[in-house]
Amino acid sequence: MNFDLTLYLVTDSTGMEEETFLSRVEAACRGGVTLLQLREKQRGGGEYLHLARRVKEITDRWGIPLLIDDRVDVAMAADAAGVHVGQEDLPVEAARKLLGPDKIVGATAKTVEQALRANAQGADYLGVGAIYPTTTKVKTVLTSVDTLADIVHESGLPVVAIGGLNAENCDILTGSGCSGIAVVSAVMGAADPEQAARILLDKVCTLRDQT
Ligand code: TZP
Ligand code: MG
Repeated sequence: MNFDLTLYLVTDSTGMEEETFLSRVEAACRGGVTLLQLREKQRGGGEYLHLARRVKEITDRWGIPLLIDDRVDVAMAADAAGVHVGQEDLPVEAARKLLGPDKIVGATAKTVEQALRANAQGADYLGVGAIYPTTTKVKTVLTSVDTLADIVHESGLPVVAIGGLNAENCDILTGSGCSGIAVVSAVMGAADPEQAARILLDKVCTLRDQT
């Protein structure tokens, strides 16, 4: 399946009413999000699936592929475009086997070794970070832009940078070869998610054009 990593929104519904969350997701889509990952760490399968179906109604309208964080079963039940798996989730190989060749399987990689393994197992793209410290609910260590560039060049896979990125600091990625940026708070936590997405999209397109 085709996908575009330019502006990858990873959602966080923590502390939001469902309708508020969905309206922020829709606003972000309107602003130019190119790929969307539903990331729900606290919900059980039933609630996760319910939200996935509701978000998919929105992403389908905008023609944006929906990925599910961690849970291959939820992705299958919701007929999402694919999954994103971390080092502690199902291995890429298993996710690929369950989902088949046509779905998107993304993987987190913090080292060249992890990147090469994910590639060998059939990943479609890599998420690399955290580039900056982040306050979003996540257990992660920092990955340097140099390591990110090594991962881009050695894995041959498209790479999206993640972690503490916003329109003011994403210039650091210029010349790294990344295909786009993934953000949570820069869009989900913005006063105006549509405007935030629009500004970020423009920023990423500009920095990717510079070598
Ligand atoms: N993986 C590495 S950092 C991160 C994830 C899921 C969270 C990024 O969130 P934010 O708010 O864009 O820093
Ligand atoms: Mg995970």
